[in-house]
Amino acid sequence: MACKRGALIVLEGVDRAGKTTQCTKLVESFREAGRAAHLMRFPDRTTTIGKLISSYLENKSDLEDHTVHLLFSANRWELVPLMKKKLEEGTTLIIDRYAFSGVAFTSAKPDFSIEWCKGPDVGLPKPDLVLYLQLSPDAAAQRGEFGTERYETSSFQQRVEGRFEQLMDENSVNWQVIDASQSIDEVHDNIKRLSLSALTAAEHRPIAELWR
Ligand code: ADP
Ligand code: 2DT
Repeated sequence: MACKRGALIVLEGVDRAGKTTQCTKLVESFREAGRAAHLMRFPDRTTTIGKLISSYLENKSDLEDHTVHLLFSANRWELVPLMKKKLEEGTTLIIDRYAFSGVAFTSAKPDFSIEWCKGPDVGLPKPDLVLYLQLSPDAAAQRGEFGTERYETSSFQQRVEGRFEQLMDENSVNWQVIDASQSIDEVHDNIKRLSLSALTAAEHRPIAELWR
């Protein structure tokens, strides 16, 4: 690889853990430091597939559970050419949710195994760093009520959290757990330090494939 590539950094975590807040701050701080950075989020509700997913999440339409899982994955695959282009140009991607949310949410439904859920996402660009923002349900509740979208109930979120914990047991992915109960600035300082070190480590390494 002639020029340094950007890093692929993913933020995951429970609802209201601060993913969106921290993704935005991380992109700003990369840019202030003179490094190209681009914010993405999954699902990306702007594409044709993303609109089907959005309607499902808003309870405006119903989709069979396997089908919607495959749509979430397809929504990532359709963005892979853009992701690779940006990474190869040297732009760091900061992503709000990725395949780990895909597996954690679907496998929290009855009769779905983690193995089956991973299948469609095998081979996606592998993140150089996955930051898991960890927050207790009590602390999350203090940050506001649940919204009205599908999956936004405390019993389902607890099952999702358990699935994330199972995923984090695997050491093929560079997981870092962050205490998301700290102040916004403290969390930011932690994730910025980990992200800069992931960027340095990734610069001369080819983009790897997830779960392969
Ligand atoms: P997520 O994307 O994980 O659902 P958000 O970034 O949207 O979370 O944050 C949810 C709410 O919590 C927002 O009102 C946000 O301002 C607030 N918030 C985010 N991080 C913190 C923090 N560290 N301490 C207190 N409140 C926070
Ligand atoms: P937000 O747009 O508020 O993050 O909510 N989800 C997400 C899945 O079920 N599968 C996936 O692959 C992804 C990326 C998590 C999006 C909701 O969609 C869930 C919450």
